[in-house]
Amino acid sequence: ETRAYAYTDVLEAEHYAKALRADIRDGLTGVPKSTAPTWFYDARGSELFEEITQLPEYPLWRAELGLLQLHARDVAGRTGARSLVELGSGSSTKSKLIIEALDPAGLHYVAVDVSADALHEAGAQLVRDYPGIRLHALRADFTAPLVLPALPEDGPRLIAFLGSTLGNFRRSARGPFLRGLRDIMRPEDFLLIGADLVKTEQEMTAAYDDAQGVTAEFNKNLLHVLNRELDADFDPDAFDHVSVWNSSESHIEMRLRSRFEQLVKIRELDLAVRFGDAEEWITERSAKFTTDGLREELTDAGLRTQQLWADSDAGFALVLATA
Ligand code: AVJ
Repeated sequence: ETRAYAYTDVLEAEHYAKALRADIRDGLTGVPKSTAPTWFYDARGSELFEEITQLPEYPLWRAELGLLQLHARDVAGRTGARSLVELGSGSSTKSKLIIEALDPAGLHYVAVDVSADALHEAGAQLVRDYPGIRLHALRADFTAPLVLPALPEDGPRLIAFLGSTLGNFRRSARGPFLRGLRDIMRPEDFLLIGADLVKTEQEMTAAYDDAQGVTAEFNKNLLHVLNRELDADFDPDAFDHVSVWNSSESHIEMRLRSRFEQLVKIRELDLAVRFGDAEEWITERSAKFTTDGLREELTDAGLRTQQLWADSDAGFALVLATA
């Protein structure tokens, strides 16, 4: 197979399967039950997430797109970046705005994702759209220390971490994660972070519990993934979708609430998990930030905020920082 771009895979073949097994075993034997949001995104889950981005209750995705449309040129001007490293690149939709502002001719674009399929799909499209781009697809797990491929003459780098994915880390994990990024940044490099901001409780809970039930289906898709990947026997009808605001941790929790007491077999793990009547399992945490809080977290991680752009109703912020 020939590719018009470099592909580096630093993950072992069994990375996904092992990480899934470890997280589900730990998460469903702990108290409270709590698992990583990573497992939502099989083909169906990714499709449902795309639907979520179009929901009236979920302004996050569109707010970030709007901010990038307004400020990508400014980001390009301030950074002078000749390489763009995107963490969790997925479909690379928003990256295109930054790529075009930076000028794709000769630009190094390092797409980092755990999904080989997402990398190949987005990669094939990018090299078609931008013939002069130098694309490096890196299959890696950015929650582990990141080693970037050696890039000759790559100029100032812009590391982009968009979509408020930072909010999937808990507060205690964000510090080490941000410090890890600072450690691989050189003085001329920049970090661009997209972060969803605190709103009214009603707006925030509705964003994770839409009227059409798309988010409920997204949440329950986890059960289908576990049934298929781990030979489990979850009945999606035996759980209710729940969206709650946890003010002390400043995050939304998506949960699955057991409708009655039940025992679920997860054969691949040789595990039977008991759920009590109305017991709630946390399936995702999605932190919401204040602009001051965000600046402070960056400062604590040794990063310097150079610019912060928020949309007109301050629902979302983009922050540009240096090491
Ligand atoms: C992709 C992590 C930003 O937390 O808002 C959307 C995922 N979960 N609806 C988020 C999600 C439920 C999303 N992130």
